[in-house]
Amino acid sequence: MSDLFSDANHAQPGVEILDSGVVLLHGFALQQSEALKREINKIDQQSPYRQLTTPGGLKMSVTTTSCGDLGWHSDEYGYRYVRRDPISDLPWPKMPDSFLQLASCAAAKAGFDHYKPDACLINRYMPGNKMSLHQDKNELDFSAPIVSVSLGLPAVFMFGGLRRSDPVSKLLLHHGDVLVWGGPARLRFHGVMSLGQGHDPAWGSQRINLTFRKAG
Ligand code: MD3
Ligand code: FE
Repeated sequence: MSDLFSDANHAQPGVEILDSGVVLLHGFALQQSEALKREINKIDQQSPYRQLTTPGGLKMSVTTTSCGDLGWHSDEYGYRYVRRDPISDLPWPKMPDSFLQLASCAAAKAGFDHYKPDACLINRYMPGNKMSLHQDKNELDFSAPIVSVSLGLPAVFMFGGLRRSDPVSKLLLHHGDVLVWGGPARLRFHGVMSLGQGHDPAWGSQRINLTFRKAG
């Protein structure tokens, strides 16, 4: 980590340090959003969004797909990263260079150099879809940050502490915002409130979130 974190909260315009290890890059992905959309549509054609089942037998409301060497899967046997899309039994779509570039550039701006994620989860929220409070702890490397890119409709993001019972803060994420979670924030509980109704001229009635991780 660089000394960005020990600095005041306005080190660079558009860079907001929300907490130790939590950096919000306002509108960081805005200029690339049309290019991202084309890549996301290609990935969806190869490995379509699907509703995953939790080990407890509940269906997630959000639909998910992945790209990169590892993709996210859950079923009655548990949560895990897998090398092949269980629907097609083919490798996940390759991580587009533009995704890698965006993630590593965002991580560097937040003080994490040489970030090379091997997994990108793509979550699709329709109005009413949500993600309950959880930790991301199936990755092998907690020293690498998680980079998350918000596209389409705005959503209220929840972030708690290291224990489920810790108080939760809320944050409104807009189209193009990029959040970097690393170091002491990497294992914080987090979730997304039920998506409100709305319509974005370019994205329609949905929110798409790219989450980059170093999983393997
Ligand atoms: C904070 N996705 O896929 S991304 C997930 O918007 C997930 O779709 C949410 O949580 C979404 O697991 C939130 C932001 C995020 C991701 C991982 C984190 C925040 C995090 C890990 C630790 C702390
Ligand atoms: Fe998560």
